Amino acid sequence: MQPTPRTSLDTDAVEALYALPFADLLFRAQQVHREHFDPNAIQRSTLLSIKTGGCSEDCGYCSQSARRDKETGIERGKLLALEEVKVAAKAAKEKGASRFCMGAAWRGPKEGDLDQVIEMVRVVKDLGMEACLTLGLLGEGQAAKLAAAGLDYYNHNLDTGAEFYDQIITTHSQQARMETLTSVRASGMKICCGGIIGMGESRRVRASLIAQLAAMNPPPESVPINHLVAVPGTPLENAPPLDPFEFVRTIAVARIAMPTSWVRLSAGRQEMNDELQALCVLAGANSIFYGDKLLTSGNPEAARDEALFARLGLTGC
Ligand code: SAM
Ligand code: DTB
Ligand code: SF4
Repeated sequence: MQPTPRTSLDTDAVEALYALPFADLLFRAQQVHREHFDPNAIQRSTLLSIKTGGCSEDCGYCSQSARRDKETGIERGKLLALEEVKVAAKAAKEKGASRFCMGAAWRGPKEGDLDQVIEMVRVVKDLGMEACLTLGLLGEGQAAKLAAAGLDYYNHNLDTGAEFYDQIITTHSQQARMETLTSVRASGMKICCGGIIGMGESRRVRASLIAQLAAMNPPPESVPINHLVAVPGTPLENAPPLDPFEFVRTIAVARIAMPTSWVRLSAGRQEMNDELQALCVLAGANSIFYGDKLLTSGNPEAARDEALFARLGLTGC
């Protein structure tokens, strides 16, 4: 296996990339992108919320915290039945998704939950798709159990720079999330780990998040860059608007800092126009969530994505 190139960019170096003239930054990102990937191929994953709402945690951006379900109107659901997951995964495959990601509004899974979720992983794998889960913090032995079931990716985000974390989340620490990521890495599964941009953080905080991700050894195979979806009823509903070019810069910086990772243009695409999404692709994004829903919020309809792919000459992979 080829060793993964390491860039060892610290926060200062990442911030210096952010400060480049826009054209220079995008040119560098394109160069790096073309060294490692087909620049016209986009990987597509479909998301399914297998357990919605009622979460014990207080993440300020999230619609699914139990602390504010009256304000957000998100109803607490039970873990979905296996058959519902099978139907959704089949439909996603028919529409062209190569990976099926299942998310649960938990601090972390209980043992009994994990056994049911493992059945879901088997169903997805039997359909010939890659499987990804995001279930929160994993306890002792849980990552190994998921790996043994054939899970390809575990998604667990750092969400923001360490110095800003406790302004957004107080019920768990970023260090606890790092420990889960360590157990996922040790289990041999691939890591999907990124964060959210547009929560009122400074550029320095954004640079620190990217530097933290790039410093993981090896870096995550998949890096979701979410634009905050400002959900009414959450503490971040009135977060200050972000300059769209700052979002594009974040994608470019992530591409340069993590040359061989899939950089996923994640939440917030529904609020973006086609031109902004095209700039993100030019900056090195090569993966998206595909299908008309994320977990609780909307995503562009597949037909809109197909039309955009056709206009830009992009293919699936
Ligand atoms: N409960 C698990 C956890 O926190 O890891 C899994 C589900 S959680 C909803 C997965 C990720 O979705 C979060 O880490 C966050 O990055 C992203 N997310 C949640 N709400 C969001 C929002 N309103 N805007 C952008 N990203 C969001
Ligand atoms: C990730 O980084 N983004 C996805 C996935 N991992 C699980 C979730 C986005 C959630 C957006 C808000 C919602 O739909 O509730
Ligand atoms: Fe719960 Fe995950 Fe939402 Fe945080 S991001 S409140 S842990 S579902």
